[in-house]
Amino acid sequence: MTNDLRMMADKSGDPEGETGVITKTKPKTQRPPLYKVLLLNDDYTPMEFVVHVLERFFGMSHAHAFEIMLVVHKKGVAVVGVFSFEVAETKVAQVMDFARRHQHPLQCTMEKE
Ligand code: TYC
Repeated sequence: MTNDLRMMADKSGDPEGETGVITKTKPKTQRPPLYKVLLLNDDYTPMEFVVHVLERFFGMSHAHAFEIMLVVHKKGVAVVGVFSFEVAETKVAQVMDFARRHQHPLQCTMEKE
């Protein structure tokens, strides 16, 4: 009897507000942006120096470093690694400093992927 009276007073038939729209809350995982490190060709830096740079700063085997050096030599540019912003920035700075100290015009840059 008590319940019947409450149903009549509340036209919704849901006096406790127990029903409602289901909203999905999809958790958004944030991945950090990645940066490509690029090596540029030039006419003066010795091939052996570039191979050494790729071994030293990018952990490549001699054979892989030689392959990538030839890609840069023939095509003008190649991606030599993909890293977080901080790591990419450090690699670029290390390569540029090493080239400068050896008086080679080798250029290394980074760009957002
Ligand atoms: N082009 C250079 C040469 O003939 C070799 C070279 C390769 C220079 C790759 C830079 O990123 C480079 N000596």
